[in-house]
Amino acid sequence: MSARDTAVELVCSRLDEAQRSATPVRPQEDWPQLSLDQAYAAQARLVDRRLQRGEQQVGLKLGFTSEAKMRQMGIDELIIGVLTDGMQVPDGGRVDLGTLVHPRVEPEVAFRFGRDLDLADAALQVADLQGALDGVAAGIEVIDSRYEGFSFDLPRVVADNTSAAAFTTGEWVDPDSVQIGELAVTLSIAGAVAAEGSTAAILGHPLSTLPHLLSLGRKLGLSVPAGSVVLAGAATAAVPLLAGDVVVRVAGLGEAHLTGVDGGEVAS
Ligand code: OOG
Ligand code: MG
Repeated sequence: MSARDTAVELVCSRLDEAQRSATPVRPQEDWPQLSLDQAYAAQARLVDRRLQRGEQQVGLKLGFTSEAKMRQMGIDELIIGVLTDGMQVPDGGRVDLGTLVHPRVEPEVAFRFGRDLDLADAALQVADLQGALDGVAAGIEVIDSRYEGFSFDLPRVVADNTSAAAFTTGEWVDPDSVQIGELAVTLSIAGAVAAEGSTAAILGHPLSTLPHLLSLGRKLGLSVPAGSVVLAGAATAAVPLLAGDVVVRVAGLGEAHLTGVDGGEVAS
């Protein structure tokens, strides 16, 4: 193994262990500096480990597609990560806080694609992605950085599969029946509004994420099998997830729900 490969494998192992034990890593001490390409290689290996343990890929997620998110985390480059069924929570389902380090929630617009799309296929166009879109929905993403203090730079968050931890989606709506360019977004926790924004905060329009999905997916050789979900990225800053009900409402599109529960409550 080259030194480069060893660094990628080390980062992957430590992030995998951190996620599985809900114990953050302290990258300020002895952490290999990865290039962005190496970070995506580490992410791919991390996802591979999950797939080898029996999880299935169910979609992709984009990150840092809004000013609010970029400002909150101090990163101004769009990123992509992978969603598995191990992260998928049914609408209204529970998220066990005991399995997470320091989870946050954020409102998402979710896309569902109805046809297999091989993003590596050079002939594939943004219009093909748009044509394959068969559902849009309000969503909630739970992010949980495996780095202490929820603090990272671009390669670190990429290697950490873009902090992906859990997500849920509300009822799917026919994309031809709704204009999603400028809808009010509200994130409520325990009945109180915790963040507010507009779908326009997502690159001006959530559909403007599709060219980025294609270019990043092409570069990384990702595929979007029929039925895949893609999260377009949060329109607002993320807020801590505590025990209690979380609701994301996208006016004119729908709602998504989940409940944060303390570990003991899930076991009982
Ligand atoms: C990285 C994930 C960013 C989004 O919607 O922008 C993201 C993070 O903030 O930890 O999911
Ligand atoms: Mg997100």
